[in-house]
Amino acid sequence: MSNVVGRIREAFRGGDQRVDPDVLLARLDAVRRFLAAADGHLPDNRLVPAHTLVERAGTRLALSRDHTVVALAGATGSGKSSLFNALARLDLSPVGVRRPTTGVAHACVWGPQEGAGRLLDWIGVLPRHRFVRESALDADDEAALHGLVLLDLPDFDSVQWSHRLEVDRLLGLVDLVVWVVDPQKYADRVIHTSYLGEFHRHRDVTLVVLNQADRLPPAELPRVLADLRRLLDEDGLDGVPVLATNATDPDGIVELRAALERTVAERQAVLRRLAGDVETVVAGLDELVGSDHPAGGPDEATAGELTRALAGTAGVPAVTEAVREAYRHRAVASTGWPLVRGWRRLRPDPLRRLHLPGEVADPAESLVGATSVPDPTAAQRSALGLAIRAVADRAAAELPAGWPTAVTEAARSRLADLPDALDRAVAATDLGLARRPLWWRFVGVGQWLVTLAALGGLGWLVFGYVLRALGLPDPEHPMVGVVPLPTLLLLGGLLAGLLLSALTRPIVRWAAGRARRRAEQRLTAAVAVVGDEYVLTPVRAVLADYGVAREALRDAVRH
Ligand SMILES: Nc1nc2c(ncn2[C@@H]2O[C@H](COP(=O)(O)OP(=O)(O)OP(=O)(O)O)[C@@H](O)[C@H]2O)c(=O)[nH]1
Ligand SMILES: [Mg+2]
Repeated sequence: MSNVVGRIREAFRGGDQRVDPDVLLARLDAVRRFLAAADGHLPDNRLVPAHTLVERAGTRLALSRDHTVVALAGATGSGKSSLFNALARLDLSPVGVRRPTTGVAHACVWGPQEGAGRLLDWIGVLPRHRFVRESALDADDEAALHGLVLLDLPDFDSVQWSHRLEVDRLLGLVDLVVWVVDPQKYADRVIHTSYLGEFHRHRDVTLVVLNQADRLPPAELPRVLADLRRLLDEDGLDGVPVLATNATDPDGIVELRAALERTVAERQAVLRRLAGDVETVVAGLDELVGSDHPAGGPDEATAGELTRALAGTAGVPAVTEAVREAYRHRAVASTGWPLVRGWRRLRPDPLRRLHLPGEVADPAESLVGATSVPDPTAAQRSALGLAIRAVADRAAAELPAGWPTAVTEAARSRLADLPDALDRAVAATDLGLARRPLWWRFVGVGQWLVTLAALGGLGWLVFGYVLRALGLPDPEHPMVGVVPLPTLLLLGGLLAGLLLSALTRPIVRWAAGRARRRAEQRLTAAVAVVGDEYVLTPVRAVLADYGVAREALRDAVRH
């Protein structure tokens, strides 16, 4: 007997590899963090297995760590129910000749019921199919199996579709699976491809029994077992224990019983099962995270392109051109020849036409909110679309499948709000025209002085002319050289006015250009802030989530 247990211990590859509950919980938490970061970015169907795992593991661990749920699974007629009854030493699950016999799962609980009821509620075994293996008579005999919840499943290769669904559901919930095969069907493809092969990450909680071994000539048994072992190795289940059983003879299940006793005593199956689940889920998610560090975000050149495109959409060129014109308009109105100034003031201010707050004549107008900056042209719109696309493409260049779409969506997520935000940003920008430069005043005063001189000279000359016309003595005009003073004042004033205007014009043109560039810088900066908030920030958020998801998945892999 000790020899048997020794062989089983040997056979359980993972027997000595204990799963630390804290490590498992940390790995589950890592999967949870992955989901929190990836949710909303990746297609839901890719995340379903991880969600299922987190939910299932949480419930399973909360329900009962004292019980080990073992399922007998296999093809119809392999002898699952017979083994179930043999292990329970009672006829609990009907064994029949008509196939398939077992349609719904039956359960037998060894030991105290506490916790097992809720566990079976969760697993979904109907109360009328639950049995208890606890009696005063044989309590000691069965003590070694205390904590075992054995399930007899329907056949997984069933002609009844509902049986298959039920088996698939239950296989996702149990802690350990005993695959029951028989000498006739042990090599069936469906068993290996659809089921056993799928469990290669659950080797530590997988056991294979060749039942009905008594139906083989004794000499044949080792050959069949070797063949079964070869097939299991091909399934990726190398190292999984393979036992021969005979459900019709109590001695024929000794090894199986010993294996189950050991499993129950270790209380590791539930942890190993969930560790295998984490492994499977993480492997499925592997292609959704890359090995490289995620890029920090769109590079400066791309961000610059975006700002330029946004500036075009926001009408920055139109506003800056209006700033230049307005500067010239206002400068001329302040520094021009006084007569020209009045005429200048009659013309509309180029900036007021844009209805920018602070630039409108009537403050009530600014309450309307929207400016009259021209709407973007189709070309500007498409340039913006391309720039946003470029931001997304460059940011997502190194990201693995699924994420580039998320980045593109993030980049476009606030597209509808952009026009208003840009308009507000343009409206709120100080264009630098509020204060009149000091030199305008000096020149303005100078223009007035020379004009007054010219008018004084003119008045003086007119006065002399009137005196002469009335026959009154014309007073002597003081002379400056050969030119009388009034004439000098008139001509000199006019000439000085013209000269001042001529000298001022290039300065105004240069200063208007400077005002335009200053306004352009300020508007570009304001537009860049909008681009950052409405396009780059959402993109960076996805990249940050990607980084978190990637780290979380790495933590979930770590042992
Ligand atoms: N000789 C022999 N017959 C067995 C053994 N195990 C089961 N049988 C017989 O095989 C037939 C099928 O057994 P079941 O236990 O009903 O098989 P099952 O796997 O539960 O079948 P389904 O419920 O239809 O999935 C019955 O007639 C059993 O008596 C065994 O180890 N040796
Ligand atoms: Mg059955």
